[in-house]
Amino acid sequence: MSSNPLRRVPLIERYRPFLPVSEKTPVISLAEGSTPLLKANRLSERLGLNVFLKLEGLNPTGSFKDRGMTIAVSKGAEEGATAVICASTGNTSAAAAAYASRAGMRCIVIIPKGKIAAGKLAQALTHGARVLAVDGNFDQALDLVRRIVENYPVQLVNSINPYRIEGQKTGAFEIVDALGEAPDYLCIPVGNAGNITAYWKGFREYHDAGKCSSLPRMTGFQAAGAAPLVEGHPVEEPETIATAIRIGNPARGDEALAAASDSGGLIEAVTDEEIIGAYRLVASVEGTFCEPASAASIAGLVKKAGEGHFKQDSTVVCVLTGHGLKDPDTAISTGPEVTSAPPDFDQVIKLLKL
Ligand code: AN7
Repeated sequence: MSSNPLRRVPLIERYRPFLPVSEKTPVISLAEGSTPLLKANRLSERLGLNVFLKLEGLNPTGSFKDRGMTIAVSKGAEEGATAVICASTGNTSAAAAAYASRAGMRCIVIIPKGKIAAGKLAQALTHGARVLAVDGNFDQALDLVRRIVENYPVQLVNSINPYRIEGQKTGAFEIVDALGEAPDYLCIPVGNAGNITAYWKGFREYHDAGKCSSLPRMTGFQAAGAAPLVEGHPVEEPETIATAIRIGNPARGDEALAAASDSGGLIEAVTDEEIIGAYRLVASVEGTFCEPASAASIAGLVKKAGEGHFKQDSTVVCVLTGHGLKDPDTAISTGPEVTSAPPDFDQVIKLLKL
């Protein structure tokens, strides 16, 4: 392993003993992981907590999916796969397309028509994926993909693939490595429920390895219009502005509920209004631009803090799962108006009210 600090070491190399890889596994990497854990000074002060933001948007394709995809595609390559497939609300397709191109594999993605943020679609298309948009939601797209892989030799890279979970659990390792201990709470958005499952596995494995002496309470947040784990049954027509988590029947729902209850945590819903409020708050007071789904963790933090849920001065890590640039349309449509101005000094000064 290189000690050059400018070299981002592939996640597989950094956490090799914890991962299902051997010398025979080709390492398909884009130098993922090693994302910053940023202290959110103003949120911390405002809420009376020690809040940290895990900036997963700084992964190579702009979301946490890269952690899972490096393992899923590397293991696929080891097993001789020549094509990968996924259903996606966007970020999985971007990561699958990027890692497949890196591995010299074909990539097929099935997305819900009209419900993918522009940046994610741009990524999948530019990396050369075959993109199919179905007139339906994510859950229907995933059903199609499950049937395709039962009948055709294409590797599934959705988070029902256990290698995805193995990769994504390294987010928990990095948080413990950065803090020197587990946080008291982890706030995380929940869609198909792979990531909360992965983090909980990661914290437990690190605890068993003696790397931390406690475990965080897993605090997951779904969007209110797509909250099957809160309602206790699948949602037929999930709807939310946070398209990444517009999922009505999460594949790992049971594991997510177990993570919440085993850790003494919870899974609750936050409204679109709360999500957009949190999205703008974290961007305006912490300089951190995440996508709307990611802001569900901040919305949940603010809501639960308001209810007095967290013990004073607790350490809370919010996972910001994807970069704000993924979804420029939502940023612009929910943002303030742009003021037009003539190219005239006096009028510009007047408009700026300086
Ligand atoms: C930014 O890309 O499901 O609970 O197909 O993109 O592990 O599903 C994305 C999910 C949170 C939820 N934040 O994670 C997909 C997809 C962002 C996301 C989630 C997603 P899971």
